[in-house]
Amino acid sequence: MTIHLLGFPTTLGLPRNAVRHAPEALRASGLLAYLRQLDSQVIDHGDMALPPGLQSDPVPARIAKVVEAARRQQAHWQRVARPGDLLLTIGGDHSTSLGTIMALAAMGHDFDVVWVDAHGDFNTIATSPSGNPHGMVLSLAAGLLPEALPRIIRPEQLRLWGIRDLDPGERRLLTEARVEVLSPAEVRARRAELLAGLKPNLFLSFDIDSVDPAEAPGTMTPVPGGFSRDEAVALVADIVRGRNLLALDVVEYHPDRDAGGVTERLAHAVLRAALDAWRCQPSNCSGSPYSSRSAADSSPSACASRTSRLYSPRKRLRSLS
Ligand SMILES: [Mn+2]
Repeated sequence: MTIHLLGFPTTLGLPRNAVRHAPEALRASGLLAYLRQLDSQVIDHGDMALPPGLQSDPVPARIAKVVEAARRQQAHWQRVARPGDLLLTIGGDHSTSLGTIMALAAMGHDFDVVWVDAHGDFNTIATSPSGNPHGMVLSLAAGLLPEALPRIIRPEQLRLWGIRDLDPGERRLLTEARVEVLSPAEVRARRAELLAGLKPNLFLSFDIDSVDPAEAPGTMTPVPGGFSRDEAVALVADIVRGRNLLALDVVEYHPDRDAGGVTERLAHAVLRAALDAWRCQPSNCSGSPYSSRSAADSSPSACASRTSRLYSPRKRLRSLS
């Protein structure tokens, strides 16, 4: 039961350089210290070396670079992951998440992708007003851009929660593919039913812009009307609790736009909520009465004793290829 931490400082999906510093900023601000005190083995794989995103590239070339980076991430996960491990990636724009979807599919998992986001990320070259590939990640995975990537997942594996900013053509594609697309209000109203309907195996991809900009200003593409911070953290805990979390991403954190660290603290709270719920699965945390825990109860000490701490010194692999 090892946690594999990978920084994926990609700007290939949206060429703004500040997001390159997000993994470094989150590591420096206490993420590693938190992971080190868990009673799970943690391996820090460093940051993957990635080329910068270039707005001057034609859109197909930008997409090709995203897919190439995703293939390298996929290969890395397939080399290191063992059954029961958790693949934790810190982005990067949302193109961070493509390689993990590819890896989980290649490993043969039957899984849902819970995409907590303000955006659908289901554009194609034809429907995208900006041409930014971070808005095409799920359409790539679902096979809507077959010249760039064959289909990796089925539309019914996708659970898009928190969505409130869709381009017109993107909305049509999501409707045609019958993808589950829910606004924050719809998630609130149907929460218990939605949670009950999730597959046991999950990939949770958390986009910082799912939270309202009032409480998460440090992101690339803020959209009003999002989840509150507390709501998002509790939702993440509920998504993970009692299920088999295969992989977790936190993406689109933009340190330069943060206001006094409020977004950084949100990112940490999301990671802690997910990891605490993950650690309290019966298979990861014997003897813990996880089923009696409340959504608010997510302190690191709420789960197991820490007598079997197995932290291994992080391996710095700055130029993973
Ligand atoms: Mn996104």
